Amino acid sequence: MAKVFIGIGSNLFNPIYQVKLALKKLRKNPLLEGLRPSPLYLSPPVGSINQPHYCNAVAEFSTLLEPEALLDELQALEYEQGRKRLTKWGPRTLDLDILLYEDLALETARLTIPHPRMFERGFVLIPLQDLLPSSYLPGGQNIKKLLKKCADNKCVKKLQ
Ligand code: PH2
Ligand code: MG
Ligand code: MG
Repeated sequence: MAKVFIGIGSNLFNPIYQVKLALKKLRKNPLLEGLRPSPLYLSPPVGSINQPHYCNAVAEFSTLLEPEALLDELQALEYEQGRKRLTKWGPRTLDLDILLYEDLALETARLTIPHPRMFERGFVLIPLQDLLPSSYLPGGQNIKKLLKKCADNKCVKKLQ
């Protein structure tokens, strides 16, 4: 079994509802075991596009799926919740990003692991820290140290 962390984001069509629905479906998926979600956060959009605030969370689970098969599973869930791929960085009903897959480093046409921008995003690192109180990522980096360098580390508000 591989231990995986994914990032969850939504900023369209009732973002809190979308994130909670995604967590419910992930929990029910027989291919994913032992789902452990972080609290939900409200975060201002990162990037240059003017768009609504996001609801963000992180979840951990174990799976026998290989990374690309897991990506297929997550993308199917994105589409189920009405995701349309219009603009890169643009608003979305559901974004499910593989952040970490054990301590694997992978780069294919479809997938880069660890997620290339996760180390500089407060909306990823803050919920990740809730799940990893030791503050150490599987690859050895310290979340607290990474957060100090993060531009958006203070603008994230816990929702529950
Ligand atoms: N996702 C993006 C772009 N900007 N900003 C926040 N706060 N949260 C996100 O999940 C997010 C973003 C593209 O994936
Ligand atoms: Mg994505
Ligand atoms: Mg994303």
